[in-house]
Amino acid sequence: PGDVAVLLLSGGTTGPPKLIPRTHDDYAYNVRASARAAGFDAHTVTLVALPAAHNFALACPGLLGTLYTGGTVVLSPGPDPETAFPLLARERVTTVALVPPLVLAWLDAAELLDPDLSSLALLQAGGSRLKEEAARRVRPVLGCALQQVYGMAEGLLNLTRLDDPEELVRTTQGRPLSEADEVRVVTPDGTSVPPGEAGELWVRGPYTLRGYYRAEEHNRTAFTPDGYFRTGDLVRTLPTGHLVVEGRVKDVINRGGDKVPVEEVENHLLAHPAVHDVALVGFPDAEMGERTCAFVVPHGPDEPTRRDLVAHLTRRGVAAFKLPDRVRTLAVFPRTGAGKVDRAALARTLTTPEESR
Ligand code: OOB
Repeated sequence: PGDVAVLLLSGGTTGPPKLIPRTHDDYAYNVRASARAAGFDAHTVTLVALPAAHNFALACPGLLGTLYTGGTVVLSPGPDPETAFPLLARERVTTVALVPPLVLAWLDAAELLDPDLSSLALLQAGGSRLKEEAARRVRPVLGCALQQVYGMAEGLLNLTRLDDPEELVRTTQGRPLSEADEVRVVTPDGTSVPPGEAGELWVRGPYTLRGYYRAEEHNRTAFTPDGYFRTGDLVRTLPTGHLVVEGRVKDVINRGGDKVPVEEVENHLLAHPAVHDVALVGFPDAEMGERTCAFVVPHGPDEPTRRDLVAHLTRRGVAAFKLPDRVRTLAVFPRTGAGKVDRAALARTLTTPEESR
């Protein structure tokens, strides 16, 4: 039971991926306990719309959790609404796991197409932070319950519970799966922050890895001497034990010594009516070390200019050093295999010769 059952890939959007050894006992626990938290049983019909080898779609509870409880798995050839909606109606699907950009796409398409989603009982959303506005639309538009899932291939899984108050389901990323999960929220020097304040999440627990596969050197910094995994996620905890993910600890662009908080600027930009999605990315600069580029997916045909966005940010009181040095519009973002915005690929487009003029 303690042998390696599966090697997962770390989900980092920067740096090369690393292998995560998950053992039979830890992974079986992960599957069993998350199937319970998602209310899976023999009547469950799961649409696997995300890549099936990703931890979320595979085991949280996903494909393995459905088979474990005796339910039915339907593999979708793709996650887009045009593919998934007919399949969902035909197979009477009861549950699906999606990343937030797909939740948005499903919500928009459902309003437009009015598909038959009457069998759908539960939508799990995870992989990146789901905006509260999107969370609020799930029940009225898709007619199903929402479960937020904050997980990582390294182990720790947090879920909102099916009987949690709506407010917690909309605004938090859930609480740990196991009573035995030890979570600490700490400052950079490792002291615990006061309850409710944001800090880096460290975790140790029954299904969280103790070391990446054949990566001794990386493991020396990825873990504390007493075995906590440094997630790199910035979180705060509520008195209920629920976590709110505020961003990444290292999601800061160092612009000539000024630290530009990526999520904060992105959230301000998202509030602009012409902005559908945004990613703020750093690029190398001889003078400043790094400068910032806001990649924008516009809402409609009107592309917001840098001037528009800077005026918008300034009106909101955003400091001058946080204003994007460049703005580029794209029809869609490049994504990693797991469906996250591929920030490294965006950054690469800024360092090609024609761009660095
Ligand atoms: C899932 O796993 P990975 O390994 O691809 O990525 C993990 C990272 C987390 O450390 C966190 O930074 C981010 O993705 N993340 C979330 C989130 N879920 C994951 N950030 C905010 N809100 C969430 N709900 O992404 C993953 C694994 C199992 C289940 C669900 C997601």
